[in-house]
Amino acid sequence: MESSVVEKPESGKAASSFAKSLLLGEIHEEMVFPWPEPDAEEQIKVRELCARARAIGDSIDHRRVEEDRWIGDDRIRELGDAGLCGLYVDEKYGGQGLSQTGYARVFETFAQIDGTLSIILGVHQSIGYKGIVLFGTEEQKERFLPDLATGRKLAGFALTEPEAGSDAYHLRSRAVLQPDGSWVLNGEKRYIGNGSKGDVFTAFARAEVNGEDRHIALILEKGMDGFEVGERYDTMGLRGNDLRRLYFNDVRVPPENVLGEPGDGFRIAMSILNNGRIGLGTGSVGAAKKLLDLTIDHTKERRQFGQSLAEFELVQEKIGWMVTYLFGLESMAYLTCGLVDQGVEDYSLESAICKVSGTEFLWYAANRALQLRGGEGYMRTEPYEKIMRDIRIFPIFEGANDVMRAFIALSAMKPVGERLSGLGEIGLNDPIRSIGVLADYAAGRVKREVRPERISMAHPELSKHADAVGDQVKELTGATEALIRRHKKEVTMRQLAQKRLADAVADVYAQVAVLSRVSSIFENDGVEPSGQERYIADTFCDRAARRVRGNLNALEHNDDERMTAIAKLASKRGAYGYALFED
Ligand code: MYA
Repeated sequence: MESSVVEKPESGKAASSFAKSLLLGEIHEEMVFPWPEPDAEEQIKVRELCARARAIGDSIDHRRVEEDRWIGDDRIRELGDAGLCGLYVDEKYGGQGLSQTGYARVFETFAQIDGTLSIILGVHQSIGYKGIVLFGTEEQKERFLPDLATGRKLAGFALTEPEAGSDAYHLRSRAVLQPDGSWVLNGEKRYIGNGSKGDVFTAFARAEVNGEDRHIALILEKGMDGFEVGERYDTMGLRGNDLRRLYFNDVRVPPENVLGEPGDGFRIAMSILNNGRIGLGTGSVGAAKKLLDLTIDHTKERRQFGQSLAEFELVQEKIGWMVTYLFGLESMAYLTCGLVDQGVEDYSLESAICKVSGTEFLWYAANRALQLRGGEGYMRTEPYEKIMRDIRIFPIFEGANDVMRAFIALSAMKPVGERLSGLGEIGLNDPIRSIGVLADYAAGRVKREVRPERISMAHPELSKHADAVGDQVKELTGATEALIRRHKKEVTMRQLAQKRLADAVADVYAQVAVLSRVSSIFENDGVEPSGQERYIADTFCDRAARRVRGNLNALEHNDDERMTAIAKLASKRGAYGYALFED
């Protein structure tokens, strides 16, 4: 991936990705400190857009949308007229020109309002036409963006196929270059949001490019010959999302509808998803805020055993957990937006971390909110059942969380593996290079041993946590090296280790985000008046540090072999097999 590189001032070292550097034992704190304060002028616009979103949201009967299975074309127009369909699109194409941070803040509001609304607008902007903005030519932008940004047209994203879900690389759809420069596309897609409502789709297919089997990104338009919209899925939640199959039968796509360079399709798909995955992080922030508000209201009001629920310790523990983790997730998600806004191109790991942490936190938060609502919460008159149905897909789509954890661990390990494989090449055939590799490696290692990287830009009042993060990074590096040495290439198959490593990286990143944010709060508002934030930072960082230690420890001490053996036996038997009573 091409990346803009951010210089580390004193040492001159540079990093293309903050999170990837952590496993190398490097903390590029200049990328994440000071906290990226939102632009004051943009905030005025963001507030106005959020208010418009809320006004429209309040006027929609979201249960009715489920019954109708669509929000209504007139609503899309209304959202478009309110500027809500082209949030980050440049003003010259009719958009609002928001930064990633501004976009995320408005998107958070959509998620606070309703799941289906967020998905329709998320499919449209987060992934549907994002490719045109990121990779489109000026001509393509002029041709498509004005209609898309104003809601006159809707967009969709067509990557997933029956045989290519998580394994997105192995698409079967194929585009074949024609003598006139156009491409003829054949294939099938499934689970495509805005399916029959979309006018413009970013679609991906295999294509032979310069004799190699590669991928191509194509802009498909409704009405192209051979482009058929298939049957609609009957989904558990997000029932207003028009989720469809798409069929491509000899669709002729003109050269002016090729997005980026032919052959770059997979990179384009991943770049779009890297950006889209942040949306699931910030969307989870919005939805969790709504659940928290519902929970606070109910637990204050409802009295049992002579006192309000809010006065019980086990209730406080759940609410405290929601507030603390929400603060952590929000910090992480907006820090990642800040990376995008400062021009860091490789935020793939950070966005995957936001996606995984956000969607899982939201699920547990919804479960706890429902639990605290008690029996009433189980009734369809309450919002919980719809929320739970709507959000259950989040850990699955835009990269299933298990796959994202593997991606986080393996792409963070890659640079470490490259350094170690340099060492592995020490041989008689290239002694001079070998000495160089060894010297570099040994110097790096000795330096990390003697003077591990530290966070120096956090507020002094937070130094305990900042130092702890430094220690965790050192341990993370040691654990990664040990894993790679032990498993070598086989590490790609060691998913349990990957999961622990990915979770540890996520927890380190989350602590850094909280420290950056609270440092800025201390600096702006003073330490004394910011006692609540200190409480949250202490709680969040202590707990995250414990999880990091637990995960790294479990790399060595675990019952993985037994657990996987139990699963293999069950698979072989084809059933539980330990029936207490025979059928
Ligand atoms: S859209 C469909 C979602 N589908 C996926 O996300 C697919 C998941 N799969 C993958 O991401 C990839 O296939 C994985 C790796 C990760 C498994 N950034 O050899 P490889 C590079 C940059 O590892 P694979 C949907 O669900 C990699 O470095 N580069 O290949 C709609 C390598 O490059 P090089 C990346 O094992 C949902 C090359 O690619 C990335 O096949 C609607 C090959 O990699 C990356 N991330 O791939 C959402 N990954 O060769 C609506 C890989 O140079 C949103 N590479 O080393 C609305 C939100 C609403 C919120 C509301 C809240 C309430």
